[in-house]
Formats: sequence, C-alpha cells, structure tokens
Amino acid sequence: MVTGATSGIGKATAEILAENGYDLIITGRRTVLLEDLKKALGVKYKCDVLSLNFDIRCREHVETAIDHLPATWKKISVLVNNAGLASGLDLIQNGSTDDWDRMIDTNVKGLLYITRKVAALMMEAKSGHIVNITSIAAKEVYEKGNVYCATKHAVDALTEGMRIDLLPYGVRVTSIAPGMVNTEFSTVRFKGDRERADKVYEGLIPLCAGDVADAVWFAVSRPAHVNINDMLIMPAAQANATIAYRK
Ligand code: NDP
Ligand code: 8X3
Repeated sequence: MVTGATSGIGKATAEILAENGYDLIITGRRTVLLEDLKKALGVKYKCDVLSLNFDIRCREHVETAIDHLPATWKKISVLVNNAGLASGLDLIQNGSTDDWDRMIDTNVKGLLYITRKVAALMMEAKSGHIVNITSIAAKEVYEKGNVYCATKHAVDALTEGMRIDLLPYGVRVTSIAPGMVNTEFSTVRFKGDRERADKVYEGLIPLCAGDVADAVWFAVSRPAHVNINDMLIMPAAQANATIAYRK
C-alpha cells in the first residue's frame, strides 16, 4: 500500500514495487491520476492494483476505506506512508494557521489514521513493513521551515514509537529521509507558483522521485531478519538542509 501515489515519490515507489512483483493498493485524492496509474501498472507489470480515493486528513474516510477492503487485500505486507506536503514558507510570526493545519493534519494525523488501521492488520498477520517518508526536515530545522520541520520531526518520533510497539509482532519499521527531490512538492508548497518552485532546484541536480523509490525498495527487499532503521538520502550537491552548491 502506497499513500500519495498520484505523483512524485509515491508514484515512483508504486512503480518499483509493481516491477518487483507486488500487487498494489494506491491512494490519493486525484481520481483521474489514480486511475491512470492503476491502468498503466496493470498493463506494464501485469499486477493487480486497487485504488483508494480519499483525503488522508479525513479519519472516517480512511477507516471506512481500510475496513471495507476485500479480505485478500487486507494482507498488506508493505505500507509506504508517503502522502504529505509542505504548505507555505514563512517566519513563525507570519505563518498562516490554515497552512499549519494542512501540514499537521496531513503529515502527522493522516499518517497516524492510516498506520493505526494497517498496523492492526500487520499485527494479526505477525509480519509487515512500514516505511515512513520523512525528510531532511525531520533531522534539521531551517529558516521558515518551522511547522513543516515539526511535522517531519514528529514522524521521526512516530517511526521510533512504531518500531518499539510493533517489535513483538514481526513488523519492521523504516524511515527514509530525502533532501531536495524534484516532484510537485515545491509547486504545492508555493501554491502553484511554478517559477518560485523551479528556483528551489536551480543550478543543481536534485534527487528524482526514482532515487527515493530505489531507497524504499532497498529497505523493503532486505532479508526478513534485517531492518533498515533510517536512511538519509541527499543530492550530491546538497550538504544539509541549508547548504547547497549551485553552479
Ligand atoms: P508530491 O506533491 O509530488 O506528492 C505528494 C503526494 O501526496 C501526492 O500523491 C498527493 O496526492 C498526496 N497527498 C497530499 N495531500 C494528501 C491528502 N490530504 N490526502 C491524500 N493524499 C495526499 O510530493 P513528493 O512526492 O515530493 O512528496 C511525497 C513525500 O515526500 C511527502 O511526505 C514529502 O513531505 C516528502 N518529501 C519530499 C521531498 C521533496 O523535496 N520533494 C523531500 C523530502 C521529503 P493527491 O494530491 O492526489 O491527494
Ligand atoms: C522536503 C525537503 O528541504 O524542503 O522535505 O525540507 S525540504
């Protein structure tokens, strides 16, 4: 199950899992993109794909979607908690409370709603693997990143908590923390301002979604006795959250 599979890292992760023989549950809000991906993966990799169309912020919709999965689809071996976003980039005193709600509700609460339901299924099966897509923003805090960084720090803490709580049930838990990845992320953060979004990646080669999907696949494909706890993956041109070398 890959959340936020309609674009970027989630879409690339769905593709690499399909390529490696997984059947997939893909989720997102944009129905047309979900259905396009479902069709494309089914044709290219001959896998079964189930699409779930909900806003991860809506607890009732998340719970209903998972409760109503047909029994075979409840055998979820891998959950990639990827759906997430940044909204705005402002000093704390100027931040929009709507942006804050959007980030906290999506990145933290939405992730929790999904995890609670899927973890219960994995516990029953006594196996599973949860991969949380965090960020360099889970490790560092940068100017104007305040609330986004806080949500990703929260997911780092939740990753540890999940690992501890699910330990007796054979459920592995991994966090993957990328630096700059050229996806729709910055366009969403800057509310459709493509010019501003493109500037984020100007003069350097950012990661692409496939680079992060490769890391997910590495973690998921380790032997059953191995858990990758945490991976920090950066573009070679980015030293940390704030220092990048631009030509
Ligand atoms: P994209 O904007 O390309 O993809 C985000 C995905 O999340 C989309 O599929 C979107 O689907 C889904 N999503 C967002 N909000 C909701 C919601 N309320 N309900 C359901 N689905 C939602 O960005 P990325 O691929 O870059 O982002 C994926 C993850 O990677 C995020 O958690 C992000 O924080 C993290 N990340 C990104 C980095 C980057 O530089 N790009 C770096 C580090 C981490 P839809 O709109 O269809 O609902
Ligand atoms: C997205 C990368 O550097 O904007 O998580 O925090 S960054």
